[in-house]
Amino acid sequence: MWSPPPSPLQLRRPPPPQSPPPIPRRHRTRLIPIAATGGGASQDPLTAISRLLWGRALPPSNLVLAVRHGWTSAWGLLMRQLAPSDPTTGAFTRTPSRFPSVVGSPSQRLHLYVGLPCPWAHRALLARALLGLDRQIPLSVAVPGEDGAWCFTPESPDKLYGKGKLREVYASRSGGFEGRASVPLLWDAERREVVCNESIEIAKFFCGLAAGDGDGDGGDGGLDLWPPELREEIDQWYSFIYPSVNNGVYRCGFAQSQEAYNVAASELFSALDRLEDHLSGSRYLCGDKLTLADVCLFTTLIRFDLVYNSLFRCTRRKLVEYPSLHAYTRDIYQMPKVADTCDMDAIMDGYFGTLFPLNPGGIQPLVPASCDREALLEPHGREALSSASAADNGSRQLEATSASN
Ligand SMILES: N[C@@H](CCC(=O)N[C@@H](CS)C(=O)NCC(=O)O)C(=O)O
Repeated sequence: MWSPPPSPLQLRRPPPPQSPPPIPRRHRTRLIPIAATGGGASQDPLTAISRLLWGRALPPSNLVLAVRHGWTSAWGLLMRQLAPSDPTTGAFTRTPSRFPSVVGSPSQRLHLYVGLPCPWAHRALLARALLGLDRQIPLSVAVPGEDGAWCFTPESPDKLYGKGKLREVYASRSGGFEGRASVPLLWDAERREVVCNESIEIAKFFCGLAAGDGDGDGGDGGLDLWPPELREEIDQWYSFIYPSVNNGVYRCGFAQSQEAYNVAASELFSALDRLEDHLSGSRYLCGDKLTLADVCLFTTLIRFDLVYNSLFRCTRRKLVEYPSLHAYTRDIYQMPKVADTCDMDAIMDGYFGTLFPLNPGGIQPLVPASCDREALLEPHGREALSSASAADNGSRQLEATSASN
């Protein structure tokens, strides 16, 4: 049989340690439990008991089956808590936002609450940055607590009220609050009321503010992400990418049956194929101009190889394997202010550390090389897709954004 030549690494490797001498037969029963508990001090009680009961052999198969059943039931219970699903199909069913649209005219004292791992909150954060609303809309960043609820820390405080948990902010509205205390939350500090907690609606509302609607003084980003002439097209793209991609990755990760996962994964990857095809001939989703549709797609794509590919089992392809989609993601990442809204460490911590039922051991994998900052700053070459006048217009828009940076 052919065996490969030893690699330089193998050559340098020290010889394996000598195995300990066999225990004489007459000492075995007495010595094994002592050896198994490592002298008694370093082993947890369950391991110690199991070693006493069946030594180093595998546990009896009935016990394995019982533990497996118990573990799966506990997983199902935790998953239902984390992500409600259709009881008959096991498909993830997202809970609708409690304040899905902006009603009436909010005051000018607005405050935005986000969490950096969250793709939905990232939409609001990115729209705020691109539209130049940073001064007009102050920001507090919540972090995931041990129990998964959004909370504040001395390093990342609630700048408005100094509360400990986001739920307390929600609950301080006059009607109180029951339900999911989610991010993003746009809060009216004057009326002590939720303005909206649905990301796309918050982003649209920001576009209105930046365009000078309402009493505010507009933004200084110079971009119009929601131009009237493209609204229909933006909405069409949105209704395509929301179920298949934005929520699609969650439908894969939170599926509670194989069938539900298969459906979600196949829809996700057919949608990515279609987007790859479209973006190979168009700089952005709606042509030469960056719009809200791109903001919404970007916040999912930037997380794709980092967390969705492994943790949510979106495994058919990595983003880096789609040349146009990957270049498109880099194009947006390299726009002024965008990279500052992408906190890769917070995303890793948030997903791998907080979604306990998906990663009970809490171990974080290595960051894929394609998600390193240097890789995301590689030239994208997509300027060539913009028509000359639009490229000129786009760079003027971006200059305006950088000037306000
Ligand atoms: N449809 C909402 C979804 C927001 C959402 O699900 N946010 C998650 C974080 S990624 C959250 O805060 N979850 C807390 C919870 O549901 O208790 C939006 O687009 O704003």
